[in-house]
Amino acid sequence: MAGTIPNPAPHPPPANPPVAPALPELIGLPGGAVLSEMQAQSMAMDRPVRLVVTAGAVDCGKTTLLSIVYELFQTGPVSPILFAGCDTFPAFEQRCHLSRADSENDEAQTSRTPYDGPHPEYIHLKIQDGVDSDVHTDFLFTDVSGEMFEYARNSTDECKRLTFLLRAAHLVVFLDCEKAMQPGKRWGMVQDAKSLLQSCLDSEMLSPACFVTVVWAKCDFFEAAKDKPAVEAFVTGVQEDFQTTFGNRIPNFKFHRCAARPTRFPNMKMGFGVRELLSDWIKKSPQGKPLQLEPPTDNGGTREIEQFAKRHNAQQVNP
Ligand SMILES: Nc1nc2c(ncn2[C@@H]2O[C@H](COP(=O)(O)OP(=O)(O)OP(=O)(O)O)[C@@H](O)[C@H]2O)c(=O)[nH]1
Ligand SMILES: [Mg+2]
Repeated sequence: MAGTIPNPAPHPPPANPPVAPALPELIGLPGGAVLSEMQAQSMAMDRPVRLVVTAGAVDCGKTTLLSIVYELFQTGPVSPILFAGCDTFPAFEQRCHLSRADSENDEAQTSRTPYDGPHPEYIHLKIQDGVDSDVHTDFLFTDVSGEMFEYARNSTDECKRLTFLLRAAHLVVFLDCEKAMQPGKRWGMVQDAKSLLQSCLDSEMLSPACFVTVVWAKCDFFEAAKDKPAVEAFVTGVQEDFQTTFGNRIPNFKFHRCAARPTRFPNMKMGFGVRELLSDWIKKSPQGKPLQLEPPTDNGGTREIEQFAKRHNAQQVNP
């Protein structure tokens, strides 16, 4: 009939209809609280993680430094480093709370980390280095009370109980600039930090591959000091002492200054020096060290590889 459109032939059903992937009944989401030793180890079995241990006396600024790492990402990338995830959001938020307006505190604060025996708590951050979008690094940070390190520095047996030290990619040892400005406390503070490092080495809890950074924390106290030359002389003396004592035993050893929350010298920005630490943690990994591929210089062998090494080395000497 004119003007009518014939019904289109129905499509035959596809031979192999796509099968929807089976969805799990429950999706496991991280609870967000700090991770226990077991949870941290289970994460490390699941994917490569990089452990950063912050160590130092009570009140030296360990927790504040970690909370500021998290705070720096609140406004965007820590150029060029990008935030890529976190399994412990509430744990970070809890640590930042007393520094937020919501806490109705007059002054930004960090609550003390409770001591509960040698059981570390871990917080997690996933970070992308801003260079390769496919490369993400899962960081675990220990957040433990300074009391734990007091026991460890006084006894190698106690230090051996801090088994997480063996897995540390980075160890950050804190020197408290607030105490450094108090003549009655400064040498005790330095000695405590030295004893801690000594105890870690003597108890063989520190891998030679671990990157050790001695941090002058709360360095806004130095910036606010009236006698800057005296401060610099003190810093130089302490660093030389550390270098002489530990330089030979710790292959990757350096010093750094930071002021996570520089209330004493507000001209410094929040997180002063923290970016550099973060960048170090990302770039330097014991696993990521370049392989030593050069054949040994001196060998008396007759195998082809050893003969090759001799020819290769001779060429280097007489190109
Ligand atoms: N002026 C100044 N104060 C800081 C800085 N970083 C931390 N603080 C203050 O130092 C105090 C101790 O900081 P915490 O981060 O709690 O120290 P901690 O090492 O974690 O202490 P424990 O958990 O007790 O071992 C808090 O009152 C912080 O606000 C800083 O860069 N400058
Ligand atoms: Mg703390």
